[in-house]
Amino acid sequence: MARLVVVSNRVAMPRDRAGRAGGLAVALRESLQQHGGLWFGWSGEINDAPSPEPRRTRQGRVDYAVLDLTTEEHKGFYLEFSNGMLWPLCHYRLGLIEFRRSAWDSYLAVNARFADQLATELRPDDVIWIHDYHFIPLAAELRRRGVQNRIGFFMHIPFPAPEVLAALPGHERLVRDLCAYDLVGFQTRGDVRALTEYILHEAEGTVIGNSGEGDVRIGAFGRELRVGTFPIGIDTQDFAEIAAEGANSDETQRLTESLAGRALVVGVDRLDYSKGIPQRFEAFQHLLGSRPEHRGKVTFMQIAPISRGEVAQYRKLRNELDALTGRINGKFAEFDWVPVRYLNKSFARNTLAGFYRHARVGLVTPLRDGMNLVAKEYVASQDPADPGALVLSRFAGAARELKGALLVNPYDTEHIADALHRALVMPLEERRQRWESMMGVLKVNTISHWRENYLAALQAEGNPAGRGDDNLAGAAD
Ligand code: GDG
Repeated sequence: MARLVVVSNRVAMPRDRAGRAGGLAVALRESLQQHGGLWFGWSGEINDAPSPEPRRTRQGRVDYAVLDLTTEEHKGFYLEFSNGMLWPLCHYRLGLIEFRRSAWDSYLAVNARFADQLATELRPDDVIWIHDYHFIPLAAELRRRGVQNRIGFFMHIPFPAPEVLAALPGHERLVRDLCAYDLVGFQTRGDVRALTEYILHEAEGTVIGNSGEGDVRIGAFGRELRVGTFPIGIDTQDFAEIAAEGANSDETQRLTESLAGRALVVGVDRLDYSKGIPQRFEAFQHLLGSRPEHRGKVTFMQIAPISRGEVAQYRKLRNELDALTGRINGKFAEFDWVPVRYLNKSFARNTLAGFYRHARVGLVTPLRDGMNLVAKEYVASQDPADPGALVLSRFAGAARELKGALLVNPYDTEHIADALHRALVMPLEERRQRWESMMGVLKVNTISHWRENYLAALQAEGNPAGRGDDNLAGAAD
């Protein structure tokens, strides 16, 4: 049976408990455990005299091999290029990019160094699954080292339209390297369309086949590859269960008591400018300003753990939100009610699930998001007898599936305020209908479904004769 090799920037090491690791890490670990596998990536550590060889750990049938980054690599590859250029580019924030040739060089060099090490770990039958924007060039680097294995890539964040991508010096090389994969998976059909357009109009490539359902076969740079839509999901059943338990936890009880019967609106995001948090705060302010009946009756709680604090744009966002919170609370608070509770801390998954369940409204308004799992977690956490309503940005990948949400334009704060009002006064029957339609989708498109679909598609690609019927996807059942 083929061995699975997963590559991601951060590796969820065995010591990371499931509660901390999150749904994706748990799902990938399960696959590796079932097939026997290798998880390869950055250790999360910075070391200026790194060993050229990866550090290894083994647990059960899974090998973990991780490399440190030097200070220079961490700055160039991780902070400046991956998170300072690719992240804003893919989220359509061209104004936030400061291109530096040295960072691009560092990005390519780290990919080459990781390929050097990974190539020596590989067996001829391994199926390799590489995750996210940090490692776009990795397959091309492996191919340069003679690796012929099936290699798949999954992009967790949006793939930008060709006009946007072309703003990145080096975009031609990036797309050429992307075409070294056998399967490129995206969250939505829009992402597939964006890459296809680029291939047709910027790279003189061709579309060899098109299912019309977000699945195309393209020819470019002398290779053929499949580009498909694989919307990521959550462990819906598990989330529903921990939310039901979490509803009785000490934390949820304390939250409930502190609200004294007021409706709760909840937002949960890494503190990231792609998530539209300032616009969301403005929208809540607008709601209180334009509809006084909600004053003193609704509390908005935004949980926003600090993320990428070393990147200047993230520090700026933090200052902006500190000021906005102060302004809204200063303007509307009463001696017995504070409208905005803003928390820069993270919570255990089950606590979060309990909070979701208690919230009358889930407010998820990213300006652009590959998928957005918080929207799905909010829905899965609801009490079927009395579910809350979801207000969701039309620019989140999740909006393609969660049609029962109130979809909003996240730039239009008055529109969000109207949707918030509608959600807060929505009759039970309508909430139930909307929730059932969304839950129906989430029960089918789970994280296991996503993983199995992707691996089955990768397995079917570039399968040279004589390799045998080593069905990875089936083994994951
Ligand atoms: C990228 C893409 C795509 C947040 N705060 C706490 C906490 N979280 C968890 C949430 C959720 C996860 O973090 C965030 O996932 P999202 O999907 O919302 O967003 P990104 O981090 O930007 O993820 C995104 C995703 O990759 C997967 O492909 O959907 O579009 O940008 O699971 O629950 N978890 C805990 N405490 C917190 O305080 N335990």
